[in-house]
Amino acid sequence: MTRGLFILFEGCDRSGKTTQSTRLVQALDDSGIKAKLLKFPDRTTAIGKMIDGYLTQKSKLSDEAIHLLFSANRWEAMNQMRADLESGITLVVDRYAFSGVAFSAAKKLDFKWCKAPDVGLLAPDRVFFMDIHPDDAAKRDGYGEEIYEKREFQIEVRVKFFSMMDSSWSVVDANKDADEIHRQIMVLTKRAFKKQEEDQSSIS
Ligand code: DGP
Ligand code: NA
Ligand code: NA
Repeated sequence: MTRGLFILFEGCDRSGKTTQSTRLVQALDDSGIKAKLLKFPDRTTAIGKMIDGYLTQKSKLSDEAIHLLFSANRWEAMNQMRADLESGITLVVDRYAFSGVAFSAAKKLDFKWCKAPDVGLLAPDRVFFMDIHPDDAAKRDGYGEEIYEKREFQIEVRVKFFSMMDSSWSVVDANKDADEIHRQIMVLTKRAFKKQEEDQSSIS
């Protein structure tokens, strides 16, 4: 059984991750590839409800405490994610540990401390970074409703994301038209599947 791919979307707030991850799962389904959409934070769990209270500014938590809750919210999904990947399901994930580090490091928490609780989580095969300048994101509907949606802060977050990128990342211009972005993401995704095939045939 070929393992599913773990495809991750990261980016600042209102960069179109949710739209594009949803469209990617739909397109994979349509082409007969089993795919599942996951979103972090998952606000439906007990931990996720605490995170939601913090984000919507109904409750207060220290920077360190909320950081660890976000990480715990990923860890509680890990067994299911591993099982899905092993059964051949491709996971398309809307935010993950890079958001965890970028948002907390942007608050000036120590970078190494921020990374520590996520060490050991499953790693994504490909990361698509939806890049939008915070000034453009701020023009999008509903911006500013949640705690982190502030221009200066998002500029810091974007810098932190860029500092974590490696060759598994692709930067996607999120200012482009949604259809054009989708086409670009399909090209990158097909390339990722092809690479997986090639890697497998070179081992055997
Ligand atoms: P979203 O539902 O994707 O819009 O995310 C909600 C907000 O939480 C958004 O401002 C990004 C932020 N966020 C996502 N993951 C983490 C994390 O692990 N740590 C912190 N501090 N913030 C996060
Ligand atoms: Na948001
Ligand atoms: Na989103």
